[in-house]
Amino acid sequence: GPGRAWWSRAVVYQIYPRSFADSDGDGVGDLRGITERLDHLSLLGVDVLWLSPVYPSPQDDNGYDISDYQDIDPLFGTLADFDRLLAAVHERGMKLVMDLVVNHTSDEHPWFTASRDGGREGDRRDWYVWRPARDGKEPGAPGAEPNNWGSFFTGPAWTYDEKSGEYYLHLFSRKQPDLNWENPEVRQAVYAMMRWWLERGVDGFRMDVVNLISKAPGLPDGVVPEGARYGDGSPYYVCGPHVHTYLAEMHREVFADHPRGLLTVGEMPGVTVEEARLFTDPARRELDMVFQFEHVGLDQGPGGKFDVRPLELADLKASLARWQTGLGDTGWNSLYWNNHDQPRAVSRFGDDSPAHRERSAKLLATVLHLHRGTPYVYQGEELGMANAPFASLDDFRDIESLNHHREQSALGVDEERILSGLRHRGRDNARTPMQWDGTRHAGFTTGTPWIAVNPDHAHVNAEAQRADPDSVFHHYRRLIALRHTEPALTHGDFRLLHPDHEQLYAFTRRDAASGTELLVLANFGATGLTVDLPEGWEQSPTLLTNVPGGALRGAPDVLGPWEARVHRRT
Ligand code: TEU
Repeated sequence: GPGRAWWSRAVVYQIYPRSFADSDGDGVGDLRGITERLDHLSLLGVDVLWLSPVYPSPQDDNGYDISDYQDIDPLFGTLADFDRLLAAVHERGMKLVMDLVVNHTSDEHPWFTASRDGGREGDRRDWYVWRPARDGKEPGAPGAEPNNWGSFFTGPAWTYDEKSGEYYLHLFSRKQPDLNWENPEVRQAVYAMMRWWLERGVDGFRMDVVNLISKAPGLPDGVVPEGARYGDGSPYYVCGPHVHTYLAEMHREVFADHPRGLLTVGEMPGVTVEEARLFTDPARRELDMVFQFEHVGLDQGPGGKFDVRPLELADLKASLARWQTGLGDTGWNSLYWNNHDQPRAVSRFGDDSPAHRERSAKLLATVLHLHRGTPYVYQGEELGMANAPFASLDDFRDIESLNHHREQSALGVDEERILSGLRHRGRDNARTPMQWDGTRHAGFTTGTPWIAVNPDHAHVNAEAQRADPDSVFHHYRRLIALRHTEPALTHGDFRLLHPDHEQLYAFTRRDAASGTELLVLANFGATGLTVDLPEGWEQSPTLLTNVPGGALRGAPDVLGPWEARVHRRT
């Protein structure tokens, strides 16, 4: 079962290569830069590195628009640089997982140019999703799109091709046309490419929006939410009719009986816990684990991702606890607070003010890493890196933010209001360069960084934290080490305590086999908190704390601002 798989004791570290380390001074991170920084990751103790895309790409969506699946973008280096990085990762006993982006390609991928330019009857036409204009509408005219779906990056999900007089589907940008997974040739081409990377030595894949690959027949119009311009197509492409068949087929064709220990994780916006159980049930042989999005949607209002609303702690606990239970007996959870698409964890779920940044970053780490599942650390999270102080629109780079701004401005929305949404939720918050030291550009580059370094690198940086045993970095190091050694952490049952409490996040993990039990207490707030300890915990030693010298002080106990502790009893 999944409890025995190697990845149930593993921690994954996500690298966003563009922003990790620049070895050649062009202002963009690269593969050699990563190789030079592997000591940082060995010291942290992570088991697996996941690289966001490094393939040739027009970089419309920072590499999530791929024009060649079997090479490296010169921006990041060469295949030889890749092989050296992979060898160096393996030498250190770590594994390397690639990003697999196969819901869509770039519009500059030869598959797409052949599909488009070969015309309606061309050989590759059916590799993408082409449709004529809506009945009775003039092709190319406003509102003539085949259906009313909106794209994730604003605007319609369809772009008109003059030459053939048809539209192609793109759930993301117009430079990211969706592949037609119903075509078996497409699927076989993808599997062959995946086998090529496995033969090269990679240890698995993080699969981009892989629950969106199967679209419902007929591509029906979606319901148009109040005040919106486009229909919500998600019921017709989230976990569509053939997605399980395709992933089971992929498993047979690519992963079955592979001699190395591999990791497969599907990124799945909109996935339910019931669906996730099917995807990750080992008996079904689909995926090892999925990324779900429920907990990163709780602070979002009805107006979409830039409509910020306060998070209720009770909602967060209820959501994560439901996933813990839902994938308790069957399946497996991925655990994350942030990634390259999300704001920084400490700014969103913690408190990034000078008084509380470090302690709340450690609290978040403690809570997440004590859950059952495989934790993912996003680069810089282990330093408690915070959101960026973006001053004006010029500071943003992300296509999603820029498109959103253009659309909202055209609708006459107040500039400050738009910028406020982008500052809270924009993906560029996670994409400012990794903060290696306190020098100019944080040791990320000797050139001009492609996006500004956060000025707080003067005091928030890896060099300073490696030298300080009480740093956020060393707290992460201790949590990762604990995952390797504590069976209750890997296998133990999860039980939420005080579910309705608005400031206390408390739970136990109990390993029936060894009788070991862990108690996690976390104060999500800047004021002290009196806690009634559950019975029998009064004498239990503290295993880990984010307050130097912090320990049980008797029952009832008091937790200081953003204090988190783990107790252990056998
Ligand atoms: O993201 C898919 C996804 O659903 C989101 O995280 C998305 O970025 C967000 O909802 C937009 O509001 C994946 C990648 O992680 C992301 O970087 C890519 O832009 C996207 O797919 C397209 O490949």
